[in-house]
Amino acid sequence: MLTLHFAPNSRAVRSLWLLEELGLPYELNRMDFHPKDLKSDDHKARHPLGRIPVLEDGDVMIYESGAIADYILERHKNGGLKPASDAPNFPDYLQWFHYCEGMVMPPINTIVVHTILLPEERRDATVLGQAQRLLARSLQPVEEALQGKDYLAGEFSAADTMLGHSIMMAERMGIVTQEHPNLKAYSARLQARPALQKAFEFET
Ligand SMILES: N[C@@H](CCC(=O)N[C@@H](CS)C(=O)NCC(=O)O)C(=O)O
Repeated sequence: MLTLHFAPNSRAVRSLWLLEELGLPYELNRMDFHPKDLKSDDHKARHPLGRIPVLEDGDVMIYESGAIADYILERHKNGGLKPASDAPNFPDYLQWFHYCEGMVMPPINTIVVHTILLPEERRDATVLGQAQRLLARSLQPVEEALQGKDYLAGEFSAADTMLGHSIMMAERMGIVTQEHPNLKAYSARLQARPALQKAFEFET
């Protein structure tokens, strides 16, 4: 049985969403998004930095949301959510899957640090502004790529559970606006998916 170590309002929802899309059975270890759980000895034995998501599969323990997605798709079920390497949409799939943690999440992390995590006196408006502008620039190619397409690789894929989640985060941060009609429509399309709605039930 797969066990997903999870906390609400985090990237861990990506893994939960993927498991729901694939209809795979799983157990959820739902922790609080709080050092008492994430930095506990139990959880640090799973992830040395005390982060989530972590997936446990028998004697396998694996972290990094992208690695977890690939592990599930390769070892458990593909479900049509990862194109074959010779499929025409494979390069798009691969690029947008990795664009998430590679390009979009770094400025999102900085925004979270300078709006939520740091005490107010240590937040830096210049750093925050730079990150907001970088995020807006990073989203522009995604806005363009979605022109005439419902999903990043054409059909819904695991790339959407990765980058799509970041797009929804950026929307909540006010960076995705009416100037991004394709991203807005894409976000609404993702949120209409029953598997994501099911995953969001564990967020509250
Ligand atoms: N690149 C990692 C990032 C993991 C990560 O930083 N997760 C955050 C939640 S979104 C976390 O566990 N934060 C808790 C902490 O920093 O203490 C991934 O994609 O899984």
